[in-house]
Amino acid sequence: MKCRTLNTLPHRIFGQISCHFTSFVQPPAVHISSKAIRHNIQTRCLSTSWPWSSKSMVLPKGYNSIPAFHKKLLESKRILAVCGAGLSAASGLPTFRGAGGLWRNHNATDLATPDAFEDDPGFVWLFYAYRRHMALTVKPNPGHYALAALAEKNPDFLCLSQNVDNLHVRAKHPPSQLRLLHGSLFDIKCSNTPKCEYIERNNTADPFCPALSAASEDVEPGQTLPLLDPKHELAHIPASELPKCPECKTGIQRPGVVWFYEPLDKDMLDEIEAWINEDVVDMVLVVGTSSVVHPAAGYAERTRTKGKTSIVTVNMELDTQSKRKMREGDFFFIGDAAVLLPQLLEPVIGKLEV
Ligand code: BV8
Repeated sequence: MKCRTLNTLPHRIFGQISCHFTSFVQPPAVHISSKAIRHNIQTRCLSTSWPWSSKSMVLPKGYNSIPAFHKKLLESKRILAVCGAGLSAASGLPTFRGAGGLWRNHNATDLATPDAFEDDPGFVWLFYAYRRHMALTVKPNPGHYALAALAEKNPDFLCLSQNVDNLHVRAKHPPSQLRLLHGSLFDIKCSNTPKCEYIERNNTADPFCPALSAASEDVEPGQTLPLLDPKHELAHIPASELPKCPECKTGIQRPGVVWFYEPLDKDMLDEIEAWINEDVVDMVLVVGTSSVVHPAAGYAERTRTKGKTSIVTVNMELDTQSKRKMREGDFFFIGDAAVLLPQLLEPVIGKLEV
């Protein structure tokens, strides 16, 4: 949670704090004004002594020591991984926070919603058809292969991924130890979901249908694909030109991904919960994710058993939020996941030949 100065705290929360304060500390005679409370907390927040102020954020000893990490890895039996777009960056796929955050001046997260599809299914399909084409033209990187090798070596390793690019699968990650939290670009569902449960797995047709062929064009390096140029007018694609659901014959086929405000697969979530609760998780690998999207973002801390679980982050950036969450025994390795993971996991997977 971003450290907010009090005046950004939603008044609802502030109200609660103050009423608590007032209800808790107010002997009949004394009245503590909310202003006083606000002032009091504000000064504490900004003071260096407040536990979460920047100066007090001392990183745990050896937090980036590879030998210390290798020792912990060899002692770790149950390992969970939570992966994000940063893992596929080295394969050439844009992240959400990076350049990929905007698609034709649209926020990728705005396009990844049921409303956007309802408003203009043709446009949203172009967005997904382009990402399908990109994901088909790139290859898994050593980061994907290192995680797949860890799964081969350690049956008590479970990999949760937010990525819909299918690169874990193409890196032959054992399916029983992989959970694609947000679905796949290559699964096709019906827009009448959940009423219509039609689903087609592993559809790699490119273009997905004739109306979307613009998304499957390639241009010479240095050239800009017209599709990506917001100044390039796009012909509207009516819903009638998009394939209908072969089962209910009414819905439009849609990408088999989980959009914002849509629930994740309940059976899968229950299964992950059960795996986490089975026993102490010795290590959580948090790889290439900004840990903003829930429920994925909550798994690392949720899994932590104080003093036993080591949370190990691999990311290009060590931001304040991550610093603040670090505890004794945690690790943080700054760099490219495709380079770091083979090194970090070598004591278990050996030298990765890919
Ligand atoms: C739901 C599929 C409930 C589609 C995606 C609790 C608190 C606050 C909000 C919520 C909450 N619970 C639920 C919400 C709402 C919402 C949410 O989390 N909102 C956020 C924005 C605050 N969550 C949902 O809506 C979820 N559904 O809660 O349903 C419900 C229950 C009942 C009934 C109705 C509803 C659904 C969320 C799933 C959305 N779908 N993807 C598609 O892909 O198009 S999310 C999508 O965005 C990705 O899958 C991923 O999850 C996310 C992007 O995040 P990252 O992968 O982390 O990528 P990012 O670019 O952000 O960061 C990359 C990182 O890598 C950076 O840190 C960078 O430094 C690093 N990096 C870069 N290069 C490298 C690197 N690291 C290493 N090496 C490199 N080379």
